[in-house]
Amino acid sequence: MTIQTIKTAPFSDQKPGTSGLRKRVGVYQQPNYVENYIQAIFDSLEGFEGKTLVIGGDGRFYNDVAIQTAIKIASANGFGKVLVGQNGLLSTPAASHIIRHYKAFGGLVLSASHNPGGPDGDFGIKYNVSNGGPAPEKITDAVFARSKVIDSYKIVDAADVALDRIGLQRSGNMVVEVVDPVADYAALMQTLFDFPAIEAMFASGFRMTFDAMHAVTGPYAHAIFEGMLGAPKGTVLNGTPSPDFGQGHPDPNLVYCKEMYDLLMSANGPDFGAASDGDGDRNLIIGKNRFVTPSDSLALLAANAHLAPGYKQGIAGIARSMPTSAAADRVAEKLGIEMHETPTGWKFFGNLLDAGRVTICGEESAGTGSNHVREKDGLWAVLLWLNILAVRKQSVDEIVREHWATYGRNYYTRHDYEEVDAEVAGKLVDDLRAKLPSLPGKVFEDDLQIAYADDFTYHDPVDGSTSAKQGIRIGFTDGSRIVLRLSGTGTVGATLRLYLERYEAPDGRHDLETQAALEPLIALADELAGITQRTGRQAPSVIT
Ligand code: VG1
Ligand code: CO
Repeated sequence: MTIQTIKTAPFSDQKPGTSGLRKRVGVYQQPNYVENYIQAIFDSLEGFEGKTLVIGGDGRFYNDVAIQTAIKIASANGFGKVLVGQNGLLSTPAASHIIRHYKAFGGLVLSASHNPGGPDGDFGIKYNVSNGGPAPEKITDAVFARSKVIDSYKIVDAADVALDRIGLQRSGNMVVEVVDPVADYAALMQTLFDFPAIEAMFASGFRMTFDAMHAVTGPYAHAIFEGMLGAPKGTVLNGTPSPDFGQGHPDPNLVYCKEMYDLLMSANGPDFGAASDGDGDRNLIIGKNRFVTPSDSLALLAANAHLAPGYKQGIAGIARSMPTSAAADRVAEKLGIEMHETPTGWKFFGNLLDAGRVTICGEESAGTGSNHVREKDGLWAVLLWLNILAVRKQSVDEIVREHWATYGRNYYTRHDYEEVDAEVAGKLVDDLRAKLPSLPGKVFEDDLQIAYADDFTYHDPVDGSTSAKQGIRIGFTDGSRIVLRLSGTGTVGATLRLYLERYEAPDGRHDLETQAALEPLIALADELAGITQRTGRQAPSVIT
C-alpha cells in the first residue's frame, strides 16, 4: 500500500448549496471531481488524525464509485476508521445518528435527496460535523474557497472495500467497518416511541401504506413497520432501493405521490399514508381524507409530542425555517416556549438543538425532526404521528380539525418554477428586493395591507453569526405572508420558490380549498414580482 499524491486542477463550481454539493451525475463523473471535493473538505477540517469518519448514501447511481474513492482518500489523509453502511446505504438521519452514537469526527452523506437519480440524474456529497448535523456555513464557505485553489489530493493505492460484507476490513492503514444501516437507528426509535401501543393499533386493524419510493427508507421501513411493529406485509411499497429510484422522482409531495393521495381520499382507503424521499429525511403525511401540510404537521407534532415517551417531559422550544408557515408559532406561544425562525436548510437548526433551546424543528418542504439527531428525519415523523394516533385514538382528520379549532388555520402553499433561466430569476429577485422599502403601508385588494417587507437576515443567537439574503418576506397586517427565494438544491437553471400563507382564526373558515383561499395573495405576488411576465410561465411546475 502506498499513499499517492495526485496533481489536480481546481473546478470553479464546487460551491455547496442548501444541503451539500449537488450536480448532474455527468459533472461528478469528470476525472478528479469527487477527489477534489473530498480533499477540499478534509483540507478545511482540523484534528481528525486517527479519528472515525462515517460514510453512507441513499443508494443512488454513482454512490458505489464515490464511496470507494472517499474511503481511499480518508485513509490517505489519516483517518483512523471509516464506518460505512452495508452496500453503501445510510439514510441521512441514520448517518446523523451513527456519527453521534459512535462519537465520530464527522461524516460524508452521499445523496441528492429528492432529486432524480440514475446516469442522467443528480448526485451529491454533504459533509456533517461531529454533532451529526450538516456542516455550518463557516465550514462550507471554507470548502468552497479551498476547492477553487486545490492542486493535489491524497489517495491510497488499495483494493476496494467489499461493501456487502458486514464487519472489519482495511483500506491502507485505516480500519473500515461495514455496519448494518438499520439496527442502531431502529434501536433509537424504540427509545423515543411507544412501540407496544403502535403495535396494538396495527393488531386492532389500523391500516397504513408507506411509500419508500425505491429509495433508502425501504429497508428501514420494512424492518420497523412490518418487522417490529407488526404491520401486515405489503404495508411498505417500493421498499427496495434502486440506483435510479425505479426511474421515479423520490420527492414525497402531492405530485409524485398522487396515487397514494387518491388512495387515501377513496372510500376504502387505509387510515394513514406516508412517504419519504431519496435519503429518508423528508416525510409526507396523509390521513384518510386529510392531507396534512408539512407546516401544519410541524405544529401538530410539537403540540402532541408529549404523548410519546421520548418527549413526555415536554419540549424546550420549536424552530422553523423562515418560509415555513407560522402555525408552529402559535403552539409555541401557547406552550410558553421559545420559537425560532431560521434560514432554509437544516444546518441552521444545529446550534439551537445543541444548546438545548429547541427540541423540535421543521421546514415546509416536508422535513421535521427533533434533538434525537441533527438532521430532519422522515421515519421519525411517521412514528411520532403513529404514536399520537395510538394514544389519542382519533383519526388524522379529527386531530387536524381540533388543532385548527384551537389555534386557527394557516392556509399554506408553495409554488415552484423550475429550470427558469438563472439570469431572469436573479433579476426578478433583485428587482423585487429593490422595491421592498416602498411597500410597507400599501393596501391592495381584499384589504391586504403590507406590514413589513424585507430580505431575511438571520442572527444565530448561539454563535452570533449572521446570514443575510435568505429570502424575501412580505408580511401583511392580518398575518398573511408572501415569501420568495431561489432554491439552493437545484442543478439546472434556477428554481424560483414562491411561498404563500394566510391565517384564519380558530372560529374562522377552515374548509376552504387551499389554492382558492390563497388566490388573492397568489395574484398579488405575481403583480409585485412579475413572475408570469418575466418567466413566460403560465403556471408553476410544482404546487405543494
Ligand atoms: C430544499 C428545501 C429545504 C431543504 C433542502 C434540503 O432547499 O426547500 O427546506 O432543507 O431542500 O432538503 P432549496 O434551497 O432547494 O429550497 V433535502 O431532503 O433535499 O436534503
Ligand atoms: Co432529503
